Amino acid sequence: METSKFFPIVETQDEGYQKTFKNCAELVPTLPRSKGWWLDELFQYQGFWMSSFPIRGSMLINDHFKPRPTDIIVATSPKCGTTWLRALVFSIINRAAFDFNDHPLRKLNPQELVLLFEGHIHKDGSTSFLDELPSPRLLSTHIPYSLFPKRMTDDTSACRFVYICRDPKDVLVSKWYFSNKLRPKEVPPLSLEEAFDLFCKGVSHYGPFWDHVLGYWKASVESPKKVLFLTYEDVKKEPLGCVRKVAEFLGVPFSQEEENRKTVEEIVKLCSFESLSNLDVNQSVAKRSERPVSNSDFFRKGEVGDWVNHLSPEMVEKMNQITEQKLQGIGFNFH
Ligand code: PAP
Repeated sequence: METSKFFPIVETQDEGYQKTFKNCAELVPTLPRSKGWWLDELFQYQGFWMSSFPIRGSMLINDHFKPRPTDIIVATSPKCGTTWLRALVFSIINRAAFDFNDHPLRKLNPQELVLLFEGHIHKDGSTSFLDELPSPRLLSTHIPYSLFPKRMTDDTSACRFVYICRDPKDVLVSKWYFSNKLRPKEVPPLSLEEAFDLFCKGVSHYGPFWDHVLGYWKASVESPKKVLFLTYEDVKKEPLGCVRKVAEFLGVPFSQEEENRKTVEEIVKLCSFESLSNLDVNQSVAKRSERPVSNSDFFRKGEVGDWVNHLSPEMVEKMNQITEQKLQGIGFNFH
């Protein structure tokens, strides 16, 4: 049994896991640390600020995960549209298996349907949970690209990543609202100014945000068959085109018959903010001990550009400057 003060306890008989747990428990207290956005602490691990839980997840993936060529990893920096992308990719790859009127997304939140890789690799204290999932395995992650093992990122046939990012100004606003939902009642709310400072310094979950984007962008340029790079703004603007692009990338393009039956339109409609956020399952405010957020917390406004209602002109200028500087010359920007 593992009892580090930094981690939830996981029962495990697996010696390999025990070794990784021990290494992680010894490493985390030595890392640079900062206060988090709710009551957690963030640690700087391999250039990224993460809480202890995903650091352990990342170490377990590196030490124990056995990728399959059919694995699909939906990757995002937090608040960039994970919930939406999970729903879209799940619907695309399972479109032959389900009727849209009686679809698993109508009963389960996308976060329950497509599990967080770094969260669930601890699940049973062994690899058995992931090993037993049928192919194609669909998992989601916030882990930066550079933290995955080379056997997943170098080998072009090992697995595929679908990445979505979003204008950092909208990410900050979304994250600020979400963080205040997670903060215990007895703790004063996080001010937008504090959140802005932390975010700009790169001290946000799996941040710096821009380094996260850069890692996946470069990988998508170097290995376009392995990493597909999307933006929240593009999916909002051209949802049908983006869904077709994802299906092609995953090797399951829509047939003429599916086009005639309007399958792409059905997927876009089912996964839209309006449709998902109005389902009973996603209006639920119930929280569980292992996940201190409710399904409804993953749906707020679902719009592009809500930052105009929150950020001062000075904040906008500073954030745009950081973005220009960090993404300079790479062939991608958020406008
Ligand atoms: P996570 O990082 O905590 O997993 P994630 O789903 O990435 O959350 O981001 C939540 C954002 O996506 C919210 O944005 P907002 O705060 O600006 O509103 C949420 O509203 C938005 N969102 C959730 N589902 C959808 C959807 N189906 N279409 C568009 N946006 C969505």
